Amino acid sequence: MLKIEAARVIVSSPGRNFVTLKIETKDGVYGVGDATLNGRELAVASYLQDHVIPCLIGRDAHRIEDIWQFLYRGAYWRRGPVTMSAIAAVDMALWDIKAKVAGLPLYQLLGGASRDNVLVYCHANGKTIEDTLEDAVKHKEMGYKAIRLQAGVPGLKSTYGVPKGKEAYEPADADIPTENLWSTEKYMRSLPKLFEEGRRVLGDDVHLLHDVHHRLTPIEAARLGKDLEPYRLFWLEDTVDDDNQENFRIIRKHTTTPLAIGEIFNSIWDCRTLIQEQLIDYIRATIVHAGGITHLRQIAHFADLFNVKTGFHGATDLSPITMASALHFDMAIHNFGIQEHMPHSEQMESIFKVNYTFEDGFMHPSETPGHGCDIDEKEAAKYPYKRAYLPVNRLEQGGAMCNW
Ligand code: GCO
Ligand code: MG
Repeated sequence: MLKIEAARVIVSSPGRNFVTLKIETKDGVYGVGDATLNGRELAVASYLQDHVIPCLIGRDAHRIEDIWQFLYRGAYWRRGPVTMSAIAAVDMALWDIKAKVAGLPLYQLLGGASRDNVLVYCHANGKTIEDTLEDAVKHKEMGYKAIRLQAGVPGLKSTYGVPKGKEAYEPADADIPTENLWSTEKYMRSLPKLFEEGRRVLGDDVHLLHDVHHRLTPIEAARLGKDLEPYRLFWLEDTVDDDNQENFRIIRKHTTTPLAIGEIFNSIWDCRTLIQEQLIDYIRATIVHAGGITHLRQIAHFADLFNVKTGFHGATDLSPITMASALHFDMAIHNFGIQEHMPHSEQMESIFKVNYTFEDGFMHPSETPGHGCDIDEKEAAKYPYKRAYLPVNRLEQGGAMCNW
């Protein structure tokens, strides 16, 4: 028995908010887990602090599955991003502890390496097609083999996913959400040009990806998938919203462009139909938002039966602890597809000590025992929580709210 003696939540904002759970055992071994839910951080912090931690003290840290079931079934109120991120944080921390006790890098406990390293994709963004492709060329020169292209839409002032200033990405930068205006017609007209130019400038040997951020209807998504077919995308992400899995039947009927979805899923029940009916090609549910390693294993193994591969979310609002854990998972599972990689800032990495590496388009998890990411609590305390939101989206014509 490896008794859990203490646990605490650490909220820190080195450029953006992160929620971290640290679990300590009687033997002095500790583990850390990520509990960050962008824009709703304190809800998960309270869920852990007020409702989970009191129930963890005294339990056996080795009983990962049992603790998962205790938190999932025992709460009566199941699923949802807050619950599942809290469970994920506990789960990540416990796997970290188990691997440290075993003296092995986490992927060894998950079955060992199925591959030599982990293919990652990066982001290339810009206000215009030229800016985006300039950024993409830079990333290609850095060794990236897969690049996500996002560009501003001509005629729209600002769009989520397109940087406002010089920074690499649009951050959660407002204490009350700002608003963008959206036009599907303008977007649908401009996007194929980005990929036509992209293929011309970048060549055929680089994987190209794109994220639609749930902004279309199924029939619009079908049209877009068809229009992009000549450019052979690696995937088209989040075309429509996830509330109705059957939406994908319509899209699938019309296009062979590979489809990815799942970064906002938190349970296997959010993607069961999508996977079982082979309506998607990549599942993006992540360790931090979908119940941790324990539940993600269930999703990945289920997906494998239906030729669906993984492509985990890896934006910078997921802390380096999630990135570290994801890389171990990616190494071990058979049906790995690709991993998103947005490098964290130096400031962030002064708090979260990472040991993973990037070389020539591929990443490798830490070889130290555990998942290999630790938090410097003293440094973390220097950056107090700051309320921050991503922008919202309204239709240019009429002003109704729409997906961002
Ligand atoms: C991605 C995502 C991000 C999310 C962000 C939300 O594919 O990386 O869509 O851009 O919007 O992580 O918190
Ligand atoms: Mg996305």
